[in-house]
Amino acid sequence: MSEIQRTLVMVKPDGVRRRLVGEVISRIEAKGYDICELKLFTIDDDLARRHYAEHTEKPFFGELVAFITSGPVAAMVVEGPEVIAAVRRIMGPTNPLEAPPGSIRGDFASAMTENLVHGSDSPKAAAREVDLFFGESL
Ligand SMILES: Nc1nc2c(ncn2[C@@H]2O[C@H](COP(=O)(O)OP(=O)(O)O)[C@@H](O)[C@H]2O)c(=O)[nH]1
Ligand SMILES: [Mg+2]
Repeated sequence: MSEIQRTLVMVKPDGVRRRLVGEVISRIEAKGYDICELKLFTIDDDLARRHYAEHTEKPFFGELVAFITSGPVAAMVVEGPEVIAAVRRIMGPTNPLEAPPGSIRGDFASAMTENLVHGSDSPKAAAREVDLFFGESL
């Protein structure tokens, strides 16, 4: 039996600016997953730093925080069987130049920072991120 999971998915500011929110949601829904929570809002500096805490020491951290706070994101909780890994496959690898056609990043992105989507990378990260983004509304 596959495990029913929840994961945090986000269309990043570049995806919202390029009007690709519907495209991302369509692909997730078409695969058979449910959108349980959804909100469009601009991430503030504090949330950005907490969300990306594991990357604090990376050379691209400043650029990442500036980018993720640069405009609204569409954040959502997605639910379904083995959804955490499934969303990562639908998104494609972090580097869009290595992402195959048919994946979101492979089809729509060409830069490392502006890679259009976020998806939690493990059950532990999913629980932490769902709570960070939707804790008070769940
Ligand atoms: N400029 C730059 N951005 C990066 C790099 N690695 C990761 N990022 C950005 O930081 C985000 C978080 O990194 P990571 O958790 O490793 O990748 P993800 O889980 O696939 O989103 C990525 O989605 C990119 O937007 C890098 O080497 N250079
Ligand atoms: Mg990650």
